[in-house]
Order: sequence, then C-alpha cells, then structure tokens
Amino acid sequence: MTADSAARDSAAKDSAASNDNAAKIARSATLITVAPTGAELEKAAVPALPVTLDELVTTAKECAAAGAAQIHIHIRGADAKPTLDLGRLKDTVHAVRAATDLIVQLSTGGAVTDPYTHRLAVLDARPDGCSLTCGTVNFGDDVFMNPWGFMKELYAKTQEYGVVPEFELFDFGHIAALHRLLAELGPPAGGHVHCDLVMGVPGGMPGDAATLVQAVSALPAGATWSATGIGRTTLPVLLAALAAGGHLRVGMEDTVTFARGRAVTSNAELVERAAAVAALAQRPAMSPADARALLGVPDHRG
Ligand code: KMH
Ligand code: ZN
Repeated sequence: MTADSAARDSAAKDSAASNDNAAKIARSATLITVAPTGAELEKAAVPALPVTLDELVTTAKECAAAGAAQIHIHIRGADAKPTLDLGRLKDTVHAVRAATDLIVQLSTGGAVTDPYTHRLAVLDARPDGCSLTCGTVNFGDDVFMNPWGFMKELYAKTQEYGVVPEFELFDFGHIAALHRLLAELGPPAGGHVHCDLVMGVPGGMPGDAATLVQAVSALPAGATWSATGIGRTTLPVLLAALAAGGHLRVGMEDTVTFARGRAVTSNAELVERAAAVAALAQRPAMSPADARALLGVPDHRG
C-alpha cells in the first residue's frame, strides 16, 4: 500500500466512523430546533413574539435550557418589521453565540418580499448554518420564490463559506430539486445532508402522518430530517416525526396556538413540550454538542 492510498483508506475509515457516530446520535436523541420569530407575524398582533435583539437572546437562553440545540433566526428592524440588514444579522449571530451554545442558523428565506441579493448576503454574517429552500411554493396568498438558479448560487456559497445548510422542503418537487442539487454540486459543508420538512403551509404539502412517511421515503440515502407542522398541523406532524425516527422544529414562526383556544405564551413552552414528548419516545432532546457532531457544524465560539 502506498502512503497516498493508506491516507485515503484512513480518511475513509474516519468518515465512516463519524457517519456511524452521527447515526448513533440521531437514533438515540432528538434534535430540537426552535424557530422563534419568522417573518410573517406582527408584534402588535402577537406580543410574545421576540423581535428585539434582547428579546431574541432571552428567548434563545430559555429555549436552550428547555432542550433546543439549534435556533432558526429571522430578525426584525427597529420598527419590528422583518429585515435582512447585514449589520443587524452579524450582531445577532455574535450575541446568540455569546449567550448560548445553540447552533445559530440564519434564515435565507427571509420574507416573501426580500430580493435574492439580500438573501444571498445573509451568509456574509457567517452563521453556523442557514436554511435553503429547495423550490418555489405558494405561501398562503403569496409566493415564496426559490428558482433553480438562485438555489444553486446559494448552495455554492454555503459550500464556499463552510456554512451548513438545512434543506427546507415544502413539497415533493423540492425533494426532487434537492437530489438534483446534490448530484450537480456535491455534498454540503459538513458532509451531512439534513432536511426540514415544512408541512401544512397553504400551497405546500399537507401536514399529516401519511404525507410525512411518503416524503421521508423520498429523501436522499443517509439524510437526517426534522419536521414542522404549520398552525393546526403542529401536533400531528410532531407526533408523526417522532414515530418515524425524525427530529423536530417548533416555535412561534410556525404556530402561535398551544392548544385549542390557548395562545402560545413563549417559544420555550413549545420547546418544553417537544422535549417532553421526545423523552416519552425514549429519544430525549439532543445536546448542542451532539447536534454539531450530527450535522457537521464546527464550533465557532471563541
Ligand atoms: N418566511 C418565509 C417566506 C426560511 O426561513 O428559509 C420563508 C421561510 C423559510 O421562513
Ligand atoms: Zn424561517
């Protein structure tokens, strides 16, 4: 055996060992991502929504204590409206990293009105991870635009910057586009494919157990996945995801109703509920350190 082939052999064994380790972590624990704010709700209508940096950091700390390992962030401006202002994004990444050990994932979806250039520039805030939606979808009365050329450019930038993408899948066509992206551009930063099924959006796939099982069966081999159900599909999707061995995303971006007739009072209570059900399912909430190992996210905290 030459030195080169011995080195390749050893790298392949390391990679196989780390895949085995990731698979073991994924089987024995549940990655909980909290999506606390989103871009659609108005603070005036939902006072518990975290919109300032202070509110976001407080929420992040509470959710980390309740069992979240990752936070999916949309930020707001001084007027509480959605923004992709780069300075604010950088401050946010810095502040959440300083206050918690959560994986900091920035949204590149933004609001339906955000231009592609601003959505690409989100990566310049150098987060740990980012969302990457794999296709256009009707989004209530709006359209959430993710044409192929934009997806490709965004994905190439995640690879260049070493930002770990989470592939957001709102519909079955998005799964086909994900296969195409991986085939054309290769594996993501971190080397592991992790997806998030976003279910129950009016215009996307429905949020029910049968659809979830079908979607999971179409994912790339070896991929891990989370699921979130919008609005009243939150609980059916949460229960189906745990039953099918998946991970969870919860938060006020996706639902502001805790139970019939009872509004969500904080993101932390959604994380607490998810962690309690995950513990019942014998796959308790995953630590941020294990989530980093699973997703291939380096720890950038100083
Ligand atoms: N606000 C939606 C238009 C993402 O964060 O990447 C897009 C969204 C997806 O929330
Ligand atoms: Zn989002």
